[in-house]
Amino acid sequence: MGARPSDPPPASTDRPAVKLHCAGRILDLAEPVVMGVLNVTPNSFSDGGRYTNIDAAVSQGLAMQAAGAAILDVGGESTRPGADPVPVQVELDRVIPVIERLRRETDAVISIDTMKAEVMHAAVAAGAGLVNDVMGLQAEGALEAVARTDAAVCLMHMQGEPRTMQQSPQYRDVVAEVAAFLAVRVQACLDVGIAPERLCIDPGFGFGKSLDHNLELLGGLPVLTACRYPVLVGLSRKSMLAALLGRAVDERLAGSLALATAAVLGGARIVRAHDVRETLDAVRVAAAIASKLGKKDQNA
Ligand code: 9MG
Repeated sequence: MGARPSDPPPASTDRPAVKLHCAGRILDLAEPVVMGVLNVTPNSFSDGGRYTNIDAAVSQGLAMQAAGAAILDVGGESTRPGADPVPVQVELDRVIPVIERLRRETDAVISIDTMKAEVMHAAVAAGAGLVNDVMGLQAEGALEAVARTDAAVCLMHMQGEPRTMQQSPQYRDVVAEVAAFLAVRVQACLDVGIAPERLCIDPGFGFGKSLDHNLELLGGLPVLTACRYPVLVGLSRKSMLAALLGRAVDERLAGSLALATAAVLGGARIVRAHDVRETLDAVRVAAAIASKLGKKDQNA
């Protein structure tokens, strides 16, 4: 039976899955991991022309892996609030050469950050093992494109679309509505034959959410992390830190680490971040604390 919009993601008495099957690679999530952000959009690499964009992106990806990233998330279309879409061929030209090179030069899981079915298909053929879709595979052909592969998929919640999503986000109960949406998208994946071991979910911090919505979601994270699907969070440098701290984007590291710590204490297994080494330190400390909190709850 398909999930109804009011159902939470299918819960289970099992512990949350600690492995994610990524096209032949198995990502062990017994300890939470960091996904490094690798944007391949114009202006991402303003290096004065010393490298081409591809060389610079590959170097940055390798540096992030050396800093401890288990996943490299390659994106060729901005999903920032207000961002305009780019044509499919432009996105392919940006990301495919980078994925091919990274596949040859690293054993990290490569993720493709895209909303487009054509890009998902080509990226997995080029070596990506995870499809990171901020639209939760709602675009035409996206479910089928992933179903034809053996890649993992991250299903994210977004209210609206990047161009307009921050204009006036509204919820009655943000945690329940996000959980219900993710349950529907999980069921849609299972219905087309995507195995549960290939799925992770993401509440989509900052995607059609006010500061209050984001904070409620962070506090309500255990509702999602109690389900069998690993939870990915992206909080790094997000504008909620501008609202909370009044900091410019390049001054948000401390705030980002605080949010990453809170997310891991809430049960998140994958933390998407720009500052890999610092985030991994915070994640490790939070995971050590969480292991003691879990034991205390069990003893109570
Ligand atoms: C691409 N992208 C930007 N922010 C993100 C977030 O919070 N989660 C995921 N899965 N992807 C994101």
